Amino acid sequence: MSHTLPVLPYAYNALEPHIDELTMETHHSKHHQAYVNNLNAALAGTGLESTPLEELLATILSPTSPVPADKRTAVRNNGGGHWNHSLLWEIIAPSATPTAPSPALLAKINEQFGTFADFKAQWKAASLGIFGSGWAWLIVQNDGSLTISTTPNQDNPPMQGVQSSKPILAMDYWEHAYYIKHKNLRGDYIDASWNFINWNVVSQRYANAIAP
Ligand code: MN3
Repeated sequence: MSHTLPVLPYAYNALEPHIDELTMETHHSKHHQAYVNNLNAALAGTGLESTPLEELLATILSPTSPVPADKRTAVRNNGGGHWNHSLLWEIIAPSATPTAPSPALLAKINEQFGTFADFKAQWKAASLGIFGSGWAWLIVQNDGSLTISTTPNQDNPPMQGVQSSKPILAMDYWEHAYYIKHKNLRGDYIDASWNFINWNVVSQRYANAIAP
């Protein structure tokens, strides 16, 4: 079965005023759809059409990847794009329903970063440090600790050997994610992003990631 675009659980205007409707519609129905289409095109005829995407991404940077060598760049970019955006849509929420980290996640954030405000400052610094297009991640390490990391383009933690369940928060810093509203001001978009993160989902991902 080929890969498909996930249906959003909210309307394109639900993230207003922090993400505008046109950005959401273009991002989901054009950009994400293109990643899905290009991924399916790259996998067509390889016998890997039904292989779980996480499996393909986990080895896509390795010479042992089952993906034919001439298809690997396309699968890296478009498979990464499909995986990253599928997570992004899950961990954002309508601005009208603000959420907060669970007590367990907040305690871990405070333990590691100082305060929630310190965490947000470190996230912002890391995100501003991405040169060009890329993503920021909050990852649960195998020892249960939290780390902030970034990747260029559509690369992601699963490509770097991180289990796909371990990234619990992701944010897209390609200009297509914010340029219509925020223009070149990535910092403004980062500040606005705290209004639409679905901490219920992030907290559940944290609980799952540390579960024995
Ligand atoms: Mn994007």
